Formats: sequence, C-alpha cells, structure tokens
Amino acid sequence: MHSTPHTPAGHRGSHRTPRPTRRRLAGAAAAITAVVGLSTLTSPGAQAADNPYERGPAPTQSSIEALRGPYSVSETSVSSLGVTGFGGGTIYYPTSTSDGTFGAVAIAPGFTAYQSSMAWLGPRLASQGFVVFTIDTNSTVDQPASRGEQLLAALDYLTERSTVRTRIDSSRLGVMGHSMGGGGTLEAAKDRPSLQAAIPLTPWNTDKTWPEVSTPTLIVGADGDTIAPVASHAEPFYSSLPSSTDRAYLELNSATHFSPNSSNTTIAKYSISWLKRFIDNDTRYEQFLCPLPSSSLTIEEYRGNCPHTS
Ligand code: 9J3
Ligand code: ZN
Repeated sequence: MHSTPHTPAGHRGSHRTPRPTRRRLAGAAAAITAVVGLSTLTSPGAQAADNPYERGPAPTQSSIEALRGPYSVSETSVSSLGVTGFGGGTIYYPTSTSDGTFGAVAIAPGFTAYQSSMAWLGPRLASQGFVVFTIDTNSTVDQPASRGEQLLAALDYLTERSTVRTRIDSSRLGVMGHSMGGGGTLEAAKDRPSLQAAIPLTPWNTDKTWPEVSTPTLIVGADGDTIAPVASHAEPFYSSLPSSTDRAYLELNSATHFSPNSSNTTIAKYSISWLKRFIDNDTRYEQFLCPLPSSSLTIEEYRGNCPHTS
C-alpha cells in the first residue's frame, strides 16, 4: 500500500563488519557451488541455496497483513515451575518440520502485565515461519533491565532445553516486548549483540540512550501514548541508536500505549518484515521496508535507514 517495488539500485553500500551469519552464509553458498556446479544454480530449484534461511512463499502486501501466514501453528505451555530466570510462557511454532529449522523470537509483556497481553503476536508471527515464545516475567513489577535478562534466559531455555529446541536455528534469534518489556528488549540487544533483530513496542525505559546496540532494531511508538510518550521514550531511543545499526522508527497514528496489546496489522506487517529481513536474511521482505513507508491513516511517521546490503 505504501511501498513501491524495491530495486537493487536502492541499496545503501555496506559499511560495517559482516555479521557472523553472513560469513556462514557465504561459506555455505561456496560449498554448495563447489558440490553441485554452477549450472544447477541457474535452475529454479536453486533458489533455496541462495539463502538457506528463507522460509515460505514470496511475500505480498496481503500476505504480511493477513491474520495468519502459510504455516499451521502448534503451541505448548511452559510452566514457571520448570524454568529459571523468567516466569514461563507459551511457545508457538510451525507444526511441520519439513521446511527445516526456524529462527526464534522471545516476547516480554509490560509492567503489571502477563504473556496474555502479547498472545496475539504468537500465532501471527509463528504462522509466518518463526518459533515464538511469549513469556511471563518473574514478577509483574520487574524493571526493564530485569526484563532484558529474562528475555535472554527465555531464549536460552528455548534453544537448549525446550521440547522444540531441535526445530530452532540457535544462531537466528530476536527479541520483542511491550513498554517495560520494550525497554527490556533494548537491554537484551545491548547485552547480547549476537541477536539478529529487536522490536521494542511503545517502549519505556529510564535509560534514554542506546549507542551500544548493533542489532537491527525497529522501534514502534504510538502518537497518543501518555505513559511512555514518544518524545521522552521511543524517539530518543531511536535517535540514540548508531546510524551504522540497521534501525527504523514506526510511529503509529491514532494509537495509545496499549495498542500493542491487541491485534494490530501495522505492527504485525512491519514486525514480520523486520524479522524476516534480519533473522532470516530474507531480502524478499525489503520491499516493505525500503523505500521507507509513507505516512498514512495508520502511520504517523516512519524514519529509518534502508536495510544495509548483506
Ligand atoms: O510497562 C509499562 O507499561 C511501563 C509504563 C509504566 O507504567 O511505568 C510506570 C513506572
Ligand atoms: Zn544508555
């Protein structure tokens, strides 16, 4: 709706150290080329070899706006009694194992809230091809730094001990969260630079500056937020991210602090695009991020640098 087809000419030049996944990707591509020979790479079936992390069909505006993506979703509950470092949660994951492993995302709720406040994102994102872990915190009054640690503990549980651990590529992980959970999302990215994507939703934090974050970060603010006003939270958080970091700021129009707590297509479509682009290295989604989306009935403002060339 707001974007036009992306062209290679729209890419910015790469100007930073390649990520480990990109080095691995290059190595894998070289190995495949050596084994199968160049002629095979020109056949239609060679597409998956270009990006081993690509999952699902080519996206469209309607596919990223849909209530569900192409994968059927299963879920499993994780009791707080069986884990340490966070408060348990629910894992949503693609039912089928025939497409290999998936990237994974942990999602934290806000102050006084529970995993139920973010539950809509579980199947919405998992059905697009991610393992999604909506968590409870140890206490509903835990502060952002604690929520960041708990997001990381949840990812460690997910990839090392959970029943779905074999379905996950542990090198492709991301974090999301609402309000203090969004503040925690920034804390997690600051503490673990190997994370591939971060999406703070109407984030709240007393720390206003995030120059330490190198993880690609999409910050979502709400124009009518009176609890975490964008002028003192989302906007300075975004502005303080290094310009060398892949970053974007999406300000929702006619929205409140609690807009991320119920089904929201604008949040979903840009979150899906961000996670696909940076967790799966899936450049098919770059068309929705670059050129930058225009203001609209649902978008008050959008800022960002177009994704850096991989
Ligand atoms: O998680 C949040 O909703 C943070 C906003 C808040 O209530 O902060 C007050 C200390
Ligand atoms: Zn800071």
